[in-house]
Amino acid sequence: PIAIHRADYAAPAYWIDTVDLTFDLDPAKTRVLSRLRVRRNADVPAQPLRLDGDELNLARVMVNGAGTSFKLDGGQLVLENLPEGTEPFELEIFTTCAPAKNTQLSGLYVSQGTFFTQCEAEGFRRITYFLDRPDVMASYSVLLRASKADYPVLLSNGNLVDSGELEDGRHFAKWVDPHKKPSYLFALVAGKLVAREQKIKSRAGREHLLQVYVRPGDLEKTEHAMNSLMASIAWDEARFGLSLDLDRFMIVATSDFNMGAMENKGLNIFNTKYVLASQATATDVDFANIESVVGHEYFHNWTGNRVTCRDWFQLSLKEGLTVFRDQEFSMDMAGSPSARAVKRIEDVRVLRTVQFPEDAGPMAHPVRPDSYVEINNFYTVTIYEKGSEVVRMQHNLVGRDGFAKGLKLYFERHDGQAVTCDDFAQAMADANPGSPLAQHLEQFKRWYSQAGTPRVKAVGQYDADARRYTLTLSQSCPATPGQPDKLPFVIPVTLGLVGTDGRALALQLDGEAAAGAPERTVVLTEGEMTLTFTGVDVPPVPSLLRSFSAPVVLDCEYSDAELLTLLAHDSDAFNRWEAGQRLMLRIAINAIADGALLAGVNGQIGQNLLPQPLVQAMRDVLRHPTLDAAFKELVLTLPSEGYIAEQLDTVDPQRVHAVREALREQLALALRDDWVWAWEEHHATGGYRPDAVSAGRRALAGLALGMLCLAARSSGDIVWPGKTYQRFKDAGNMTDRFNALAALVGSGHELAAPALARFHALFKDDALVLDKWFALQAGAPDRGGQVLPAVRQLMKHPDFHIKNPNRARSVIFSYCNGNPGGFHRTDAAGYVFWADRVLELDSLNPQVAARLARALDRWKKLAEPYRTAAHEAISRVAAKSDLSNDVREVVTRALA
Ligand code: B3K
Ligand code: ZN
Repeated sequence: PIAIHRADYAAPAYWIDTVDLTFDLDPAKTRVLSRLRVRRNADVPAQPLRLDGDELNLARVMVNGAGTSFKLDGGQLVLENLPEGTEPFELEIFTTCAPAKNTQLSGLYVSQGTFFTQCEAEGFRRITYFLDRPDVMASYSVLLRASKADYPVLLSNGNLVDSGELEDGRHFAKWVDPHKKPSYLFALVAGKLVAREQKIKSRAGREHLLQVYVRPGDLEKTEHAMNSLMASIAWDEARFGLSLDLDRFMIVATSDFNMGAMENKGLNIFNTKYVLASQATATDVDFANIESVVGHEYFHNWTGNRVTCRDWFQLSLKEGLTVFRDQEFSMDMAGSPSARAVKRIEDVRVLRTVQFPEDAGPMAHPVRPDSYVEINNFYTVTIYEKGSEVVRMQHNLVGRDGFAKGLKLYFERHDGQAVTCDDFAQAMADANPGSPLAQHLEQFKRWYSQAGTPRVKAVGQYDADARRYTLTLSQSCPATPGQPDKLPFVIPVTLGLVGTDGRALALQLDGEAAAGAPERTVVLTEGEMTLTFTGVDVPPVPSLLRSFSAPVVLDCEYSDAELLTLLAHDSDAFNRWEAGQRLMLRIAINAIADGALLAGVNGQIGQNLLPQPLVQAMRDVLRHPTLDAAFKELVLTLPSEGYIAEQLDTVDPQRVHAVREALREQLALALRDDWVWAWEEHHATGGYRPDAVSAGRRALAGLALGMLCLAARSSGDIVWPGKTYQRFKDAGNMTDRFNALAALVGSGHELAAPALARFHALFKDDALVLDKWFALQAGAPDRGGQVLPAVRQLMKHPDFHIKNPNRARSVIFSYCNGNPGGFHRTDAAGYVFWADRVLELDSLNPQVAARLARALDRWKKLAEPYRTAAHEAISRVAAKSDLSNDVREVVTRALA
């Protein structure tokens, strides 16, 4: 496989102005006639036209109505004898493809009898020969023809301009997209679908038709998606003045989809997981995810579609920005400042548990990568979530209004263009002259070019006599593959000082006339900077990186007492949560390092690990009269095994698992009465609404139930498992029902088995609920190695289908990625299973296989015997000669 380099970018040798596609849809053999208006790009030297193609059967090529000579070269269709000059010519290409055989789910494929497309990043070339690159933008018209009985609904991008009957029970529909677009935004859908419809009038007075298409029977589960779409449209108008530019906006759901959803112009295609919801079948998390993904895809209509990427190295231009927008949307929808903070904590938790490891591992890459082998491998948490943080820092450096101005300028300059990350940052800076972003723009852009997670070290010193506090901040960044040395970043550090008595101190820097607000943002641009605060009457505790103002690791040697102060008093909710996490992390890390602790044959930890002051602090949060339930649930949840492992140089996953399980059980027992209180106070019966406040209450009640079942496990109590089973049976919504089920499974109680059986019987016809059923079992805490045999058994279940990505993820990924204690076995059987599944999936669906291949990214950190066993498993995958480029790239990097 050949690497593609950003530095090699060249403008296309030809432009394609219009695309006329005619499809005769047939699952076994679909015929595609493509009529293109093509012209030479006068700015580049004359050369043959090379059109991308993949797994196509070519029947005919014509130029200006006459046959022409052509070559096929490594999948590309090469045309050399084209008309001279720069006048447009008509190119007609007739091909066929086999959608029913397309298990990769890229290009045109069939899912449950319905045709769908997925073209990003390079799927359009699996439909027809084309200049399949995002900087070639064309006007599309699409004629669809198919059997009317089998495919009554025929959809494509834009507006329906004609439809009617044909001979032999066939019918047609013609769609014209009024906007130019790159090929990756093309879409078609054909099948038996029904739609929820909504007419809306925008602020600007324009009328739009909104439709959510699903399979018959799922219609009543589309209300939340439709509401989310309407909210997204209103939000983008209100916050950024961006209106919907189409008469019709469609969302279509499919159960076979490689990822979450796709922002095709006017015809978004979604994984059912992010569309279908009812209180009986979807959890609060599902409801929130639907809102956020519907928002995300809708927001792409401007950030991605109106202004798109020049090349795929610029992917974060649209993805980082659009994630930032969907995060802000969710925060604005959640409402209160504390609900915003909860969302921020959740987002940062994802960043730190998934992106930080990526940035420290073999797949580390800059937000704007320099090279790739398979672009699909670069739809990563770095491009998306770190990319969003890079946009968020710009937002914070120019302010909320400044950011809106910057976005406005970006669209004024680049609407209808395919541009780069530089263009975005430039518009932000130009709209905000004098801002720290404008002052440090070139240096700021290192966030786009340097991989790795920077570390900020903070050292404070208090001088009581002088009433001065000096804080020294320094930065560094570890080497990453291909980038041994890093230059300093521009790091905004939002900070405050909290008195040991809990007061927020007014901030006055040396040389300033008067004390100012208790919070400010300083910008670290050098390797090191020192701040001197004056008029500090009490020893302060620094509260740094508030709201996680930059995607960095903060090293600060807090004492336990200082962290307890922040946990009890910090006015910044994020740092309050963070202080609790640091305290628990510290205990976990010390216990992991303490060899003497490992007692008993099962590696059980007998000794009490939780100091009384921490137990009391946790109790104080749990019982706090004014804090939100959602926030309490976050504080009382231990850092994950993956996050703990990342803090260690060498990882023994079984030890991490044993210590975390011991901590969880001890927290369950130490706060037993408080968990009872939390359950009694927060569980509810009756009406269900998926809003942030009631969802937070359900989350806390669910955590309490889990803890009470865990406590029951060691105390022999049968009351709480019994109550939990009752709750499982009686629950009026999926959140409560699933939390009860998870509490039984998570505590390993014998009632788990009948509950699981009952759950399956209740929901056997609902694929998304069955996914939860599979995932819960594959992700269950391992007690004596029972999970892997259970996973093997699940794969033999009649409802298991490896070709369906959601189902494969629910079993295989939940085990390999989501269950470190079950996966990292001393007998290497987990890794053997992993290698077998990567190979099995690779022959069906390389994109999904390559995601699974990432499960052993961090193998070099593992202790023995895991490390050697993991290396063997990866090497076995790499030894296969006919691997996809996708998996080949991942394992090659892992072994490098
Ligand atoms: N842009 C798509 C992702 C496409 C992934 C291709 N492998 C969804 C999104 O980010 O909105
Ligand atoms: Zn996106």
